[in-house]
Amino acid sequence: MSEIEEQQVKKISHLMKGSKYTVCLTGAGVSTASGISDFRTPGKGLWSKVNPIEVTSIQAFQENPARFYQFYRPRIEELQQVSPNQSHHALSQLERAGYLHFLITQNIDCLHKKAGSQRVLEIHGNLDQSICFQCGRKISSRLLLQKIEENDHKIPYCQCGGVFKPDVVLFGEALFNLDEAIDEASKADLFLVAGSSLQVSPANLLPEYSLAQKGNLVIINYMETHLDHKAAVVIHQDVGLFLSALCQYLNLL
Ligand code: CNA
Repeated sequence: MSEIEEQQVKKISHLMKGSKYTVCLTGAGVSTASGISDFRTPGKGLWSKVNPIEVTSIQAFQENPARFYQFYRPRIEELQQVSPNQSHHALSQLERAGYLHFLITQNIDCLHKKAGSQRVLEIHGNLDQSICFQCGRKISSRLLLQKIEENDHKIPYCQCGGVFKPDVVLFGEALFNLDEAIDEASKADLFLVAGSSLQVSPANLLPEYSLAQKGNLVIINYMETHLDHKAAVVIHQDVGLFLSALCQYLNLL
């Protein structure tokens, strides 16, 4: 660890020790080390390959479910194979040790729960289950994949005639549990952002609720964000390495 990193680790551990309620908001950047592409890393992010509104909006799902599943099917298949990485493990350790009180994630990959985090709010839902758009019946992603495979047009139909939709928030849909996320963010005297570009609204407004209560903001993300200038500490480094170094410093690993 360089001297600068060590100073930053010390500063954050000091903030954590002094905080009564620490909340972390995570984004796709905590899962890239598990092999899941993020959206906005130039050249590598999923959005450099497709137009999000064309493929993953609620309108796209309703108008052309076959095309929608051409994009989503490989993502659902991929998620059956992936495992949590050091970011997920570090955040789960921080929770167990009492340093982290609540985790809000924009990710739909379930990796925080797989790593053992308990107090997790998935504001964009998760890809573990799907719901019939017509009758509301829920099925596992494993069964969804089977239904896609079995259908000639690769569309997963429900027995009621409706189409199953992954239980995630698509462009054009409201977030899940936004009120609870705002309540949690408002309680936080320390708010950590880990691996998010903070470009997706309204999730990117959550740090502001903590700031409004004079909370301290820490941002760990490769790319700059629109809130960097309001943060007590900004770290443009690998989030997994940094969080692991933090856990080591706190004697958790
Ligand atoms: P984003 O806009 O793609 O931003 C991710 C950020 O993470 C970028 O700014 C990167 O610079 C940064 N980053 C990537 N790898 C690392 C790393 N190892 N260390 C530090 N920083 C890193 O994604 P957001 O989460 O901010 O945007 C919200 C979208 C992305 C939500 O709708 C998610 O549902 C969606 N998404 C989720 C997943 C997932 O579930 N794993 C994957 C891709 C997209």
